[in-house]
Amino acid sequence: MAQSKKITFGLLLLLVISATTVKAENGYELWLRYNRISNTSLRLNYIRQLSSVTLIGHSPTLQAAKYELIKGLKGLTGSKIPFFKKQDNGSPGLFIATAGNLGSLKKNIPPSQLQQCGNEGYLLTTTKTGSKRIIITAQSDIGILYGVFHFLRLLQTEQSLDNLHILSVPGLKLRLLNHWDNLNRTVERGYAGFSIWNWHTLPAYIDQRYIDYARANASVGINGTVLTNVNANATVLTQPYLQKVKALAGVFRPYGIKVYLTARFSAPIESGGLKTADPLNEQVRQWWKDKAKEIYALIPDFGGFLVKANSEGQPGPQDYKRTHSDGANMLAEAVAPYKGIIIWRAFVYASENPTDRHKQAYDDFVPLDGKFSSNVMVQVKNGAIDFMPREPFHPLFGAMPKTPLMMEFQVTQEYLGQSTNLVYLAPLFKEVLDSDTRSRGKGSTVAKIIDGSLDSHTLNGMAGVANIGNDLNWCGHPFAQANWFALGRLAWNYSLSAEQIAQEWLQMTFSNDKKFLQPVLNLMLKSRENLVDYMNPLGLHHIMGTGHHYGPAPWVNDQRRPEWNPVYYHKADSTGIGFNRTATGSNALSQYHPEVRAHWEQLDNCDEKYLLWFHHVPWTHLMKNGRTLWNELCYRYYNGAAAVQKMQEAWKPLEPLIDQERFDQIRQLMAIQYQEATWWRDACLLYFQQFSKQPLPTGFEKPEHTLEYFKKLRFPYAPGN
Ligand code: BDP
Repeated sequence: MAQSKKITFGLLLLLVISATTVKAENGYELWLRYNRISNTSLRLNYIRQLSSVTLIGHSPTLQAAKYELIKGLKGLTGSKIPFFKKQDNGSPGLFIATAGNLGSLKKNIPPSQLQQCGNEGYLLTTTKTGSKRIIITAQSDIGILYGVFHFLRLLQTEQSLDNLHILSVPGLKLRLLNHWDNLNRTVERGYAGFSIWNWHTLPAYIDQRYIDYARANASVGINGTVLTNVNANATVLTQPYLQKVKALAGVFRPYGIKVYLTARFSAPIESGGLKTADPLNEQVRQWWKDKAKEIYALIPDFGGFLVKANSEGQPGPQDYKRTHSDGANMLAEAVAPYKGIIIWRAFVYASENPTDRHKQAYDDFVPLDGKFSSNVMVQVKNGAIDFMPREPFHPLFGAMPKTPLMMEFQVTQEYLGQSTNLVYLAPLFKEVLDSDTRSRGKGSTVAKIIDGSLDSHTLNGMAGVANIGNDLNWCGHPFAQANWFALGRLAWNYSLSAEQIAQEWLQMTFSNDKKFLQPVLNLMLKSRENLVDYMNPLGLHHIMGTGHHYGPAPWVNDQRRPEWNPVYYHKADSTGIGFNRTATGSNALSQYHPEVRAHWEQLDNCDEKYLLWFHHVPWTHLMKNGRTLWNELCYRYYNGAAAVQKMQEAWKPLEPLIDQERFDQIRQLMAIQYQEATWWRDACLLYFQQFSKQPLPTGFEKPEHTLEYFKKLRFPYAPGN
């Protein structure tokens, strides 16, 4: 008797413990956790509505959809829902089939909507008559897989399944990740460990991570991956490596993901034994044609090549006095028979153009508009300098109407706090996409340039430099996962708001509890603006440490090329600070449409976000709020750092609401972020103070260290370099 009492008590205790503690999590599942829905009545309602699942067809893509549904529904509902494969057996529940396999259920769906689904879109709908069914349909298997992920997202975010009617079609055709991964598994600008591609054990060993990577990408609609660094290595184009690439392509194919490689322009010399890589040389052209044939024989749906040429020491057509279009078109010809494409990067700058790095890509590429073959896209970074915390949109957007331009964002936070700062990037992405280039009148947004709609291009797309590595949680900082998620969601639908995306991600990744969501959503949405304040306020840029780009170093002036030195960008002196890009300076402003220029041209009404980007401004200049420039700079730096402290305070009370593991990780990272924010603040202000010769405004605490102390800091093993 006593024994059984003890047992009952033990069981009870176990039940209480399991009901009150949140399961430990390491972040590996990303936003596909499928944890049991905590709202019991909602969960029971879902179970009722999903009394069975019928999925017609068994292609590898549909198998992937089925796998995801089994895993997802079991996890979310806690109930094992029966699956059927047969054409309509009349059971209520979820029915999944492509348009051709809908049978009698087809009458529930207007044909025009099925048409609109196109190659990748899908429709989620509830039947109006007969037994209530939820239908997921599409014209293609991949559309079904995307629809299934959307459906699971509805459950993960606790949405009602009543009267669904969702038609979703991607806004962009190419939605790519660019990995800057080297064959030795280091990752250029990677802050989350080593490359997830284990080239050594490929092709024989397929790591589960490859499959989970594909699931995560498909869940947000990413449909292509460039496996290798833009600073390319020709070895990946050799047969043994192509076999490895083929194995990865095989894993990704069911998930709708094509593989691409970076092409080293000098590969015909390095791996083909030719004497030249001149794009107009017949042997060189033949070498690339043969290479394309070899690749497509192994990987029939190979996406194509991404190329960085004549930039930062990379070889390219200009080595042979040829143009970027000569180089791109040669490669385009090689992949054209297989419907491959060439993505040619516009990230070029050369010391021959001494006035302003800002102008160089535009100067090189605008004259080539109309000269690229039809299967070439030019990939343009969001801004003219280099993925800074804030840049005006790149002047090439809107300036090359005859060429499809692809957007390149940086998801890895090279210049935005790397893996120690919580910075949600969707507001940055949106700011650029929503910018109005005015190139074809009001409303010619960057988004409409890159989706091809303004200039009737059928090729269009967006790429993000990946932030993925083999860290347990993939991205280093748990919140960096949100940036991968946001890139995919925006590439699918750029009209989503940063807030909607953050909310979805938080619900899927952490919790549906409003007590958690509201404060965390708030801190995510402010995080990028805060970082701009403590790193690069008012249009400052490129003042980070040399090489590793970690931390502030506005004093650096000893680099070989002028545009590698921070002093080149801030130009602080006794009269003021900032880069004069108006007509009295480099006149980079002339590259923008006159109506855009008008917002930035005059010192007195320049949008203050970009003040020091476009003007050299006297220290005593009065800002719109009445402060002097110097005081405003101080205010921004201090405010930015203080905002990190507020973030820490907001995080503290959330401990009971999520798992201990991730709570602690984030708490520790926020403490580092605060140290780094104050480091930026103090180092930059002490340095600029030498020129402004003015004190900190009253009430601001004094820096703890001297400028000399900051200048001496060294980070020989900072990651990603
Ligand atoms: C810079 C990075 C460098 C990249 C380069 C690029 O520091 O590592 O190779 O961009 O985009 O921002 O090619």
